[in-house]
Amino acid sequence: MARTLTVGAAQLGPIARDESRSAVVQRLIMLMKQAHTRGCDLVVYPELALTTFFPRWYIEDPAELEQFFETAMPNAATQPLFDLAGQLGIGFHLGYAERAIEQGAVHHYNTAILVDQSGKIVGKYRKIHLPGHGDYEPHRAFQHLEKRYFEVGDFGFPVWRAFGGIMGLCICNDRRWPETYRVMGLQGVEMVLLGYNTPQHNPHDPSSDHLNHFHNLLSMQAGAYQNGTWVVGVAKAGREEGCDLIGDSCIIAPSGEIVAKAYTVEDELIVASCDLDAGIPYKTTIFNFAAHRRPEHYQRICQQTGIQRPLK
Ligand code: CDV
Repeated sequence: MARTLTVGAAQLGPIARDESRSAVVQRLIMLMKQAHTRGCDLVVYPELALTTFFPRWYIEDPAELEQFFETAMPNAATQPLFDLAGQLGIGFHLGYAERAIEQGAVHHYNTAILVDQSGKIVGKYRKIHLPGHGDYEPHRAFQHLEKRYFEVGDFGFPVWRAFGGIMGLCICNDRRWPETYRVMGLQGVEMVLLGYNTPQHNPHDPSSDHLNHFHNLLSMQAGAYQNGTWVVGVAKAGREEGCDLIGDSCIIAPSGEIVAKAYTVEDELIVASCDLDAGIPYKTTIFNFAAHRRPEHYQRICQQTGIQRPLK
């Protein structure tokens, strides 16, 4: 019997700096209701989906900065989303800024959770590939201070048995790194969920601004194909506090083909019914890792070329 998972990618338009959490959660709820009407089992929201993309500002006041972080999940503002998920029997993926206290120390992460159809958190991932810079760069039109505000995630890239399949999470810049998909691919991942906030303009390399949409899709389509997995990529899009963010939210099959794609830069739901077995032909033939992958030879190439830190 086919293992079909109907997924909604819930792209968000811009979130204003002064937009309240409860106003944002109302937008998420509207999208979840639409997703339910369209038969979704799972709805995927973007990276840092509860606030504006605050790493674009150099915020010196610690109290002001902390306002962008969630100290618990669920909390008073997000509880209605969890309640609705349980009532409708629909799961969700949510990205948010996490403030955690662990072994008596405060930590800050760029985090995503996977919530099942009963409203219970079943998976949590903390972003590993943090882009941008750690120090204030006054010459830039806008900052990208993820390296200042977040620590590198400490969970690796686990996968979870949920929604009748093997699910993996990553966040935004992670999608550009082949290792992200391959670590999950080696664990048999069948669907990767990810959210992103990607500016149209890259102050470090404006020469590639016109390729932003291409590179976004290229990374996710390659990750899907090379690991025989579905990839659901969901943007926060549009002009947010004067900064243009790309849209292009999409659902990508294990063939690497896009089966659904957003056409606006606003709140928009796209839906696809995904056969979780669609990755099997890839996993058992061209990308049969056990038969064809040669990690011992990657190691030898490092030795031959004198690379000091061998590939693993
Ligand atoms: N939020 C991100 O991780 N954004 C990066 C940008 C800065 C390049 C991205 O990879 O889309």
